[in-house]
Amino acid sequence: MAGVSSFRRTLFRAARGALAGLLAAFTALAVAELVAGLVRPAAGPVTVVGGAVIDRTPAAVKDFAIRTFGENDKTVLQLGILAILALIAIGLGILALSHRRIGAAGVLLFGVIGAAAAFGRPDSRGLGDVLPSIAGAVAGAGVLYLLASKALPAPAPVGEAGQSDALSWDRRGFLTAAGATAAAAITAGALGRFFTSRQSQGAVASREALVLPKPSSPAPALPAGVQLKVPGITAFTTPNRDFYRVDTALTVPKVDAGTWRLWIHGKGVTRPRTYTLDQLLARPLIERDITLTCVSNEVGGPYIGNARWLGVPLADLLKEAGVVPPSRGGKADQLVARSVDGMTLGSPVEDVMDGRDAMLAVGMNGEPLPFDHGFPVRMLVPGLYGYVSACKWITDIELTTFDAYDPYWVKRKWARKAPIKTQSRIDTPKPFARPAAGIVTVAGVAWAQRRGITRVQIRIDDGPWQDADLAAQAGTDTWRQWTYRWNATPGGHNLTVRATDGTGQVQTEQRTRTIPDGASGWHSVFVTVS
Ligand SMILES: Nc1nc2c(c(=O)[nH]1)N[C@H]1C(S)=C(S)[C@@H](COP(=O)(O)O)O[C@H]1N2
Ligand SMILES: [Mo]
Repeated sequence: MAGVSSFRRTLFRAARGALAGLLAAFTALAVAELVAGLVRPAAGPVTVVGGAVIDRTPAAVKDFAIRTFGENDKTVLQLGILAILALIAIGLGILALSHRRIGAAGVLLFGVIGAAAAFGRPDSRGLGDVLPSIAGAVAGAGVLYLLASKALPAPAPVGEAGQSDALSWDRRGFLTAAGATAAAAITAGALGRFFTSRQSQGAVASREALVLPKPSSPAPALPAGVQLKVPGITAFTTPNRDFYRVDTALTVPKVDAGTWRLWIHGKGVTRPRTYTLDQLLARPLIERDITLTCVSNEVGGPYIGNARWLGVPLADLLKEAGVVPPSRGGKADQLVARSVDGMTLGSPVEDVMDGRDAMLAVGMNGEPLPFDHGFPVRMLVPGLYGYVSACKWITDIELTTFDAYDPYWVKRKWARKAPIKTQSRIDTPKPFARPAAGIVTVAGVAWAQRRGITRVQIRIDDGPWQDADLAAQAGTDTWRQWTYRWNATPGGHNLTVRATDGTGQVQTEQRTRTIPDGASGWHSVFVTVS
């Protein structure tokens, strides 16, 4: 029996250590949250460490994360960070029972890691950003030091040696201290949340108050029949709430439209200028239907959407600033857009100024941009993948050269230039569907922004390519729907689609990965007809 009770004693002791460690970590995070709420919400430790992890994740792993977790990839990352922190906290807590100073020092070390992560983020504002991590770590270290001392047996009075059984430690003292710590940490965390939400309230109010002006150049009316009436086909216009979201932001920037500024400057800019939102809104606005696509979209993937955007023609702003495209002797061939969270995206100046509807968008499907999609202003360049054109929360445009500067994704092995590849996708039937024999409606979308879609073909198994029926084409910058009436026979069948763009180029069969400049290859779907 002696063995069992000593085992239980060890277990109780370890549990006390674990609890002390977890409470220390919880306190550290809560205090950091509170300080971040006062200084800058984006400088909270989980956000900065997560951001640092994202910045350093190899392109292949990032691709895997997007593929596997989709738009939940950030939640998975944050939960992962919290789980690792919890494990380390338990370890440090148990260690602190025998080595109080070392345990507390371990917590401090995490503050240093958080501070370093904050300092190294592209949007770092310097020393203020390290405060949350440092303050949290100091509080956490203090809590661990205190709780560890209370979790130990009181020193045995002289003459009563050997009495240190599981009950001789000051149980009430430990539990009181643990309870008080938890209460204080919860209060600190709640206050932090409160301050954070108060900071974003200004931005929310500025968005609600924003009345979008009428475009001086409205979108051409959509031809009848751009939207096929086929169950299961993608909507021609993607509602804002369904529009895909791809970015590195762990906390979505909440920018106050009233204090927002855009600076245009750099090589060949003879008249650098800063704009307010009101100044942009006072200019002639264009409204266009444009399909936006992510370079990380796999063949058949979901990272594509089409919206009606309202914005300021970007080429006009550049001309006013004195910018001349390279083809007419301009010095800058790359336009680098920078967002409030430090993201940088580079587009060819030539493309932006070649007459296409490149814009600084303020409206999306009739409302101000949602925060997720870049409020108050984002850039859009039809025909280019999002990572080389579609800067959300934009605040700075710098004219430079491709030789002089590599933006965020290019530093991470993605291509400097990335025009959108011709692609097509089968939306219905779904993979592994079991339609009944007879007429089955196959339908989907195809896109080749700037070039348009002139033909879509379907192949059943290894049969000949058959023309699909095309829906009306809204414009060359939007996707186009198509449908094919298939006389399905029982058994397993493979359906494959390919598109031809407006230049006559047939979508290539050659499969490539998304890295470095977008996936190519044909989409196919396997179904079993019953
Ligand atoms: N500030 C910022 N802008 C950004 C990104 C980002 O990570 N940060 N991602 C880009 C990428 S890769 C794409 S595909 C589009 C996606 O825009 P959406 O989220 O509105 O669909 O935004 C682009 N703009
Ligand atoms: Mo993207």
